[in-house]
Amino acid sequence: MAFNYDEYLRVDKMPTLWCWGCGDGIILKSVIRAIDALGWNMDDVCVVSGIGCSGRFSSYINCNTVHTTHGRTLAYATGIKLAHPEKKVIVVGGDGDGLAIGGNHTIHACRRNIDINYVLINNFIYGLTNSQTSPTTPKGMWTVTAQYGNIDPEFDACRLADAAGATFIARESVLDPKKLEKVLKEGFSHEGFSFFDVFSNCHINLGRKNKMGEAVETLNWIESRIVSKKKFDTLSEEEQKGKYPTGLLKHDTTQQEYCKAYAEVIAKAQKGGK
Ligand SMILES: Cc1ncc(C[n+]2csc(CCOP(=O)(O)OP(=O)(O)O)c2C)c(N)n1
Repeated sequence: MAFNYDEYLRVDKMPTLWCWGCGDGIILKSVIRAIDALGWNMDDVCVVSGIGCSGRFSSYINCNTVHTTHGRTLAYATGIKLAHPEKKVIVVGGDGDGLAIGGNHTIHACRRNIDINYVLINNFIYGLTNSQTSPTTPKGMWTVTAQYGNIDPEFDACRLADAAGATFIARESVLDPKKLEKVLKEGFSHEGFSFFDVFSNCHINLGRKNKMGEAVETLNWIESRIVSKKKFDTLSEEEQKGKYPTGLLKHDTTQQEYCKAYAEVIAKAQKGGK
């Protein structure tokens, strides 16, 4: 039987504002299927999103939602999670939101290992505002702020999350929604900070402006950049250049979760600091 998304969506808000063929819808559906598979009650779920096309996520999913300021999703989400450690918190934002204006917040949320699930929708461009360079825009690409080709080196968000201390890290793309659903399920079940770098297609504001004629060409371009972690590990350093490993990249269950550490501080303070 076909999956019924309607009970998880604000159907009165349909159709979405996303361009036809945008990967954001695939990610929304994958998140919903992961939540459904885990049997979570939507009253216990809070989705926090930033500003951008990806920020519309919180308008469409039918649970507790906060559509926050650009780059500040994790600050809001941290407050929500600390006040309600029993709730499930999912943050969704773009590469601009989480790696440019909100980069500092991303680093420190990873470092704290708070039990938040962070879905970074990485479409390699500022989509909503029409094609400004983002920290993941590849070199040479045309953007409205780099009209002779981008010269900034691109960021590997998963390596950043790893260095900052995230305890669950995975990368998938909209090319394989089943794999995406699987890692989301695993990460959502992880107690600690779960970071998902999800490659998505902005065939309008990245693809079309870089002479990729059809949406499928932008998808093919994404496909040319990814390789499973298993295969990636067999490649030489030279062959690994420009490729991004997909799948589960890190799962460390040895670190203390932040809300638990915070509860210990509260208990200690209540006993007069002893
Ligand atoms: C403080 C602040 N600065 C800038 C903006 C303008 N702005 C809105 S969305 C956005 C970037 C969106 O790109 P990204 O985060 O990658 O999300 P996408 O639209 O690609 O999903 C910017 C710069 C804003 N809303 N607030």
